[in-house]
Amino acid sequence: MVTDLPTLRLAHASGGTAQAYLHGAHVTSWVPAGGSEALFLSRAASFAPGASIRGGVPIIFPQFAGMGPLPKHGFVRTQTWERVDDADRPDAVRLRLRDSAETRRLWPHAFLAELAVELGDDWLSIALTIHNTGDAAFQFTAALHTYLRVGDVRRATVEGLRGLRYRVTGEPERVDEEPEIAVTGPVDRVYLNTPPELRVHDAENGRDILLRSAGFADTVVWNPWAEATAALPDMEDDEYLEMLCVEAAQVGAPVRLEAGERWTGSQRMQVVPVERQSAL
Ligand code: TA6
Repeated sequence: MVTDLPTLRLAHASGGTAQAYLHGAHVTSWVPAGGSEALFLSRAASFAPGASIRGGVPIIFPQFAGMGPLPKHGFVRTQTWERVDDADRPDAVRLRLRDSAETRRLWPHAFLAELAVELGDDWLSIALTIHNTGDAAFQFTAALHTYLRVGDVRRATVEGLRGLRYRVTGEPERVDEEPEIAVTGPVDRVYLNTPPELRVHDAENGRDILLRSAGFADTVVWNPWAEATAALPDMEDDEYLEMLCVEAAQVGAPVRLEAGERWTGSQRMQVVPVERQSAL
């Protein structure tokens, strides 16, 4: 993948690695120790100013999807963040973005966004903190739009969402009665008030990915399937089979931050070979 955008590489003593871009504070790769790539990154992804990278973990703020007047999924995923830690730890990085004339033209608020990424042996944790640095309250929706790499999405399931309400754009709210979600066609659901732990079972790769979120109330599950993928210029036609987005999200009830207040939402991912199946 040829790109001029600056990247950061994380390494854990166990052998685990991760990669992130300052562009969007975008984590694009995570290889747990002794394992294989756990994040999907499209072979057709665009790495260009103004574009969001297709795959990895796009940071969605201050607007999820088209839920308001801002560009889809907000604007921080296409801004250049800065590194603010001392680079003294090879397994962690902290990135920051402040409001600027450009962001205030879109959204007239003073904010400081910080992304803390930490790598362990078989886990990766990403925490987004939003600080209202202005003198008036603001509201936002947000997500860590995590693209998980799966061996074959038709053999992958998401466990932990049974009995929960979900929204699909343009349809009445529904309740999921399935013990686990199997992906056999396009899926784009916002599950509301989800439990802090979910399990993605990747039968083809013989592994599970355990997801633990905090601060985010909701979970989005997305796979565009064949037709919508064909319409995406930055994703190859068959790549929908290799990915499943399970996103820690705050969508159902926007966060309101008074002047000076902070909010943090995080997602921790842990890869577990199916033989081990330990808890997080
Ligand atoms: O999180 C799911 C979603 O909102 C889908 O509706 C789909 O459009 C996806 O995000 C990707 O959006 P993007 O703007 O990155 O193409």
